Amino acid sequence: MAAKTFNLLSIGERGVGKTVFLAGSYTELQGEYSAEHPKASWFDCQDQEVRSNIEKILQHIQNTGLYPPATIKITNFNFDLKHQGWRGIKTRCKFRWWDIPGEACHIRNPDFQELVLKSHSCCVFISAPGLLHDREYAQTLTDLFDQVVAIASLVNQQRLNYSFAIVLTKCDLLESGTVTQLQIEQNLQPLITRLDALKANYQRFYSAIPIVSMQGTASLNARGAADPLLWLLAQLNKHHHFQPNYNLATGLAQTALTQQMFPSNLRKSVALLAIASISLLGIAIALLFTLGLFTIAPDQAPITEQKVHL
Ligand SMILES: Nc1nc2c(ncn2[C@@H]2O[C@H](COP(=O)(O)OP(=O)(O)OP(=O)(O)O)[C@@H](O)[C@H]2O)c(=O)[nH]1
Ligand SMILES: [Mg+2]
Repeated sequence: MAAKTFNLLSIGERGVGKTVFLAGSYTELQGEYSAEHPKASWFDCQDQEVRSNIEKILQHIQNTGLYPPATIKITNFNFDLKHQGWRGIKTRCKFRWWDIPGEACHIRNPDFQELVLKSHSCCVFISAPGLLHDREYAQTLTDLFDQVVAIASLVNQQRLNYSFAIVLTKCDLLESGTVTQLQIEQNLQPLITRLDALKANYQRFYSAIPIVSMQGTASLNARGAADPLLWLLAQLNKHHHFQPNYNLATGLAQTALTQQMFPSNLRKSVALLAIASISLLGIAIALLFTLGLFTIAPDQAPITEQKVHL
């Protein structure tokens, strides 16, 4: 059976760490499998242009000792997830990752709408230092949370296997310890409570990708950087064996309502309208939460397994 291709969406504002995350994930698993460097899984890149784009980023870090510059336009990265098993090397799946400039990550942007509808799962990027110490940034998160909840609502309605990796970036800039973790948890609650209510499949990841210099050569210290992507792909591989390759748009097109009432070119507009209106509904519910009119008793909240690297 040919390996499936999954589209992974990334959402997060300017400077949150999306490109560093991609470079770190690739670096961690870089290189073909060899006896000297045995790896269980790695990202293989056959496309010449993609390979040159990712290598440009890594070379910039190596030559300057600095993080890569801000992303200017939506850039497509295609990879094969390779796996070394006892029966040899296998391609588990293929995946497409779009590196998106922060200000393009908005549901009002038609290019971003396209990516949302084509996606099979998503990485949500939140700056951990920003979440704890930057009031202005924390306020912009309401908008991000609404978009994520809008997608989760549609996933829930359509019973799609769509997962969310919540990546807390720049954790190396925070003091490690349980108090920090408690504060992160507290500030994430507005998102977590709503995802739990929608029975969303999500996992938190604490990402720390500092630049280190060894014998005059700079590189990303990327231990555990690829965990969110490996987790998302494992979730997709687990469920898509039994299912056709549904993304958000095809899932929505299956509804009796859209099939009976709208011709195919209109279905996409209906899907977008659905995301936009659920986003608005999200804002209304968030307001009710803030006003204390709407609460969930602690014993009703489901407990989600967490992976902690702090
Ligand atoms: N210390 C530390 N800094 C980080 C980390 N990730 C990102 N940064 C910092 O955040 C800056 C922005 O990271 P990028 O990956 O370029 O952010 P982006 O989300 O791709 O931003 P746009 O492309 O502008 O949308 C970097 O230049 C670093 O200064 C990290 O894990 N640790
Ligand atoms: Mg970028």
